[in-house]
Amino acid sequence: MTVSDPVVEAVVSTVCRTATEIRQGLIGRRNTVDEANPSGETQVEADVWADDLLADRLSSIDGVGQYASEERSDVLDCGGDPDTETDAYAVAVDPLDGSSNLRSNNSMGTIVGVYDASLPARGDALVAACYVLYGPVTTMVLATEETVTEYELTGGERTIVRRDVTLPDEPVVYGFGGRVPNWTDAFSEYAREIERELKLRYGGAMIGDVNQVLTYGGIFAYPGLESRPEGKLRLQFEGNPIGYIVERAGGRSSDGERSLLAVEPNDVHGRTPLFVGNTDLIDRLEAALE
Ligand code: FDP
Repeated sequence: MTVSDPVVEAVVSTVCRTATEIRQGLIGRRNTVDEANPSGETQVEADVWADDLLADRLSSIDGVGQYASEERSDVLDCGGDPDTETDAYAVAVDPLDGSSNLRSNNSMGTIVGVYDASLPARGDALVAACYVLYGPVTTMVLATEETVTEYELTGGERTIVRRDVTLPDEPVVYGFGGRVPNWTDAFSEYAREIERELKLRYGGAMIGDVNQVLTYGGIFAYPGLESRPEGKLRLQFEGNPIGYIVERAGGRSSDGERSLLAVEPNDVHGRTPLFVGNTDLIDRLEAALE
């Protein structure tokens, strides 16, 4: 199934093609490099390499006016202003989400958001978002204005495995990031309730953990911490695209007070507390944090 907007389709098919190469190219690129990314986190060779590959390919698509990534400080201007030109978009990418899992050989992903606005932008300016999950099988979940679809990727091609993806009504799993002593009292109290209702599934890569929520129903959270009230995850590259996908699949996203898609960004690399999952679990979370 191709996406009706030709620029979005070009982005998605380029990501499919590149994801297959990224997966192959992880071999031999698991060591850390001396640089830190703009958020001050350690990079591995694969982070830098995957970013260069995606920047090169995505920025040369006609209609992609900006390319931004978690791994580079500045937004790349590729010609075309998403704010004034109707057929120009900005693409924000987390090339390897959960790359600290490379060392232990656990799952990771690539996240892409296509914004009809220049960056930094609110999540409600997204027109599509997708993620690739490098698990035992390489899959992609793509959300557009119309629907959410899950694909398997082989040889750069995508094959549909689930149409009109929605969160199951009965939630089963939860995964909460951050160290427990660093959680706020209000979040800890909410977590104690959820632990009695759902099954723990935390793998340390947001994409892997969110994919469990989309498959089984439940909640994923990386909350604001006592030592870091803004949390760990980035709004432009992680919060908005994942919020968009989960909301399109019938769930909710939140920064603790409002939909992630309604959060005003202040910086391309800005962070946010992040909560996504079944609607009633996010409603209860917001009530608990009030
Ligand atoms: P990573 O640092 O490995 O890139 O993007 C940040 C992220 O992974 C998320 O994918 C993941 O959910 C989170 O950080 C894991 O953080 P913890 O190590 O604190 O659990």
